[in-house]
Amino acid sequence: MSEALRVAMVGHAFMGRMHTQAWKTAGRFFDLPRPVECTLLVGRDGDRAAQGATRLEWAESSDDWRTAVTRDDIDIVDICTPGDSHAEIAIAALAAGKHVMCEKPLATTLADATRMADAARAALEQPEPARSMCGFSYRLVPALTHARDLVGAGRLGEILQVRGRYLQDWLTDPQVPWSWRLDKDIAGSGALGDIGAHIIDAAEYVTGLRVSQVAATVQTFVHERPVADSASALGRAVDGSAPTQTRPVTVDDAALLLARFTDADGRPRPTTGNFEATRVATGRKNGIHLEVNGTLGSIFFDFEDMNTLQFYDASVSGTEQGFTRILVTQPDHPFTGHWWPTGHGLGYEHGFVHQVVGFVQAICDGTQPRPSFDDALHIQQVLDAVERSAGDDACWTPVGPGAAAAN
Ligand code: SOE
Repeated sequence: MSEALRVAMVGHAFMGRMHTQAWKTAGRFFDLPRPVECTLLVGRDGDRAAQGATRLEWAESSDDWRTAVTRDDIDIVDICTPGDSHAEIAIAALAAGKHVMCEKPLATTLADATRMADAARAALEQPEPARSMCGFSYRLVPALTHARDLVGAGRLGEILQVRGRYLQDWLTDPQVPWSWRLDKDIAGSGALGDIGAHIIDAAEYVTGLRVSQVAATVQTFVHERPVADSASALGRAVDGSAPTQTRPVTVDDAALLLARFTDADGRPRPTTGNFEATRVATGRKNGIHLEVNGTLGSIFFDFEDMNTLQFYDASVSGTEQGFTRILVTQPDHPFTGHWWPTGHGLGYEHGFVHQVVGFVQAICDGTQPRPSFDDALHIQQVLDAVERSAGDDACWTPVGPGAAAAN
């Protein structure tokens, strides 16, 4: 058995728990070229990091991410922190020769994302190249990889339209307390970067196209929220009084955009796209909807029915045409042969396991894990373009007699 890859994970909240699940599970279901060890868990609060290490079964804990970067017995740094710390940690870790996995979006600003991608390219030139990838894990849901394979095999023909939505509703209630995802300095943007980045990446991954131009708008519906310690989860203090403190929301609740595309070589394509990311779509819990329409067929995916893919094959006879509901659990579908018998299904965590598998395989093969920091930089460029477009009201045309009156 070759020497283990020792992992240090920075951040141990929702994403830290999910990544732990992936690091612990990957070797149980996939033949990894080298085993992985959960060596060091890092959290800002030393006591809570120690509790997290015990609960999540990490060998050690620290309250300083620099420990992960300086220790010789750490091979991989896995960044599961809010976006405002991604650049500092990733750039230092890469310079120290550590392989880096970083949660999405890559950074809170285009400038930081550019610095990170530059550092990732420089790290490949080191005597021992350090590899890096960004955590757009939804690509690795079997149904979306299968959709990509169908497009790649020409089963949809020429891609005409792309329709992507990422719909959540956890912020519909104005009494939901403030959290870091609502602060521009910490998160970079709201629904746009948090979940819009996912659906844009998934659409580009499935179609092989790249967003090249956008026309966009963003909307914030709730401009301040109660501070959690002054309000219960329902936004009322334990004595029923209104929250004593609030904090401003400085990001979008929803982002909507039209997109134009190029192919992977930068050649403009006639394909049209529209995307939406929202955290106030009441009733939608994690509704990731991707529809791709081509000259020969279409696919439709809904994460809330994540083990299926709808496929419309326009080449079959008219009497047989209709969207087929493919159950993406056959052993020859992507990844599924490593898991359960057909029909048993996978869940949210399995995309993260596939992410770890791809990262470890790339590190051991000496290849570039995908999505790379350059892939993630492109997504950051799209986010930046959306915010610039949304900041320019020129994209709106008033409806009314104005135009007629002017003639
Ligand atoms: C937002 O609520 C969120 O937690 C995203 O930050 C994750 O990336 C996504 O996988 C689930 O929803």
